[in-house]
Amino acid sequence: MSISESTILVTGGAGFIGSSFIHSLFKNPAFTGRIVNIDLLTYAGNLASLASIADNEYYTFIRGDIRDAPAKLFAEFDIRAIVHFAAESHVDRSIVNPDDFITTNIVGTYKLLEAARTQWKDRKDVRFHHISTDEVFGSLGKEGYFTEESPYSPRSPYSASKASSDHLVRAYFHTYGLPITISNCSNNYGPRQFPEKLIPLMIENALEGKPLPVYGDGLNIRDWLHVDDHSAAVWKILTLGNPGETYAVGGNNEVSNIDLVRLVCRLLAEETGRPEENFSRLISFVKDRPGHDRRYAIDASKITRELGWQPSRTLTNGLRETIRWQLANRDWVDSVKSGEYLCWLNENYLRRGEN
Ligand code: NAD
Ligand code: TDX
Repeated sequence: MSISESTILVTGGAGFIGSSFIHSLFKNPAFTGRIVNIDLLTYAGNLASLASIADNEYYTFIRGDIRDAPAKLFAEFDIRAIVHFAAESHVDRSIVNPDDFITTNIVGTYKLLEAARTQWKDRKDVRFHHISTDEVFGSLGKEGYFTEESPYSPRSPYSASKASSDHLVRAYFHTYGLPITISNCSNNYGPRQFPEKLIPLMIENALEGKPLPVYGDGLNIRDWLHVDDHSAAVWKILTLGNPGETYAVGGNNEVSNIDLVRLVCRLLAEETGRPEENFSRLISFVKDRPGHDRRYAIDASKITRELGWQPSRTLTNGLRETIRWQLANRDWVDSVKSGEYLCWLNENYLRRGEN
């Protein structure tokens, strides 16, 4: 039986990328297996993101913490593959309080690896795919790209915790022969992203007439990838990638933060029929993020050459689609814009405002 016909354990499937991946599998005619989704439902996990598949007979949700030995899941389900998304994912939160980043991203990954090693023993027809980030490679200057060969140089508690988990995953391949793969991906955007990340935050603030906080000089560069393109890359790696391999995944969409925020303002004006100036006048330069990496950019030629993957969307089209989704799905947005989110945002914004 191939992985596409078997049970896949998705960790963190109620988060932004994990939920998109689950939706993509149920839309993929090549996938005829089952999905078990384990998610703690932290502030970033939202079952509303999975409402349309909640009753699917091939889908099971388990509220659980990857830090609590997940081995019992293997006894209950015949798990053939793990796609490990669960993590604390927001750099600014890691600067304010790194604790959960260390325990979930490092210890949680270790617990999952141990469960896989002890339950799968020496099986080779299984796969542990670890979702990682380009941030583990640190910051680029004006030139060059990250590749699978780039040296590790993490500079925030978040990226250090992800780097640590990457090393553990690779160690389980070399030491125990666990069939792992790793992807290091650039910044994702798209529907159902928690509005603390740059793009959904700017859309929300602009719609509410609140300041659009651009850190530092706004010239930091990110390489944006639509989340559906990321899901397609993960599927290629899971089904065609070789054990022990790492794949760099990027959108070929480099843009500075200030240009991106201006583009959001322009597209919002087009989509709402309001003057662009209504939004762009809200742009406000605030105190920089400590240790703010200057530039990320990915050379994704390995996954293109070996597995035939490439990103399908331009940033402008993907962004327009994302804005339309955010305008059309106010229930989802309102449900996450409550409680802890507002406390975090107010505290964070006040802190950044103090120059
Ligand atoms: P997210 O914050 O939206 O979702 C994370 C999910 O993990 C949430 O549903 C949360 O409830 C769950 N979770 C957290 N701690 C848990 C625990 N201890 N046990 C079980 N579940 C737990 O994150 P995301 O943006 O969807 O990122 C998913 C993965 O992709 C992460 O590993 C992240 O490092 C990686 N990544 C993200 C991006 C990006 O741009 N967002 C880019 C590259 C890589
Ligand atoms: O209010 C803001 N103002 C601002 O200028 C926020 C939230 C961000 N920024 C800047 C910081 C970054 O240069 O925008 C850029 C993007 O910021 P984030 O959305 O916080 O993403 P980033 O820090 O680049 O990390 C993201 O991509 C890599 C994800 O959060 C990580 O999980 C992923 O690994």
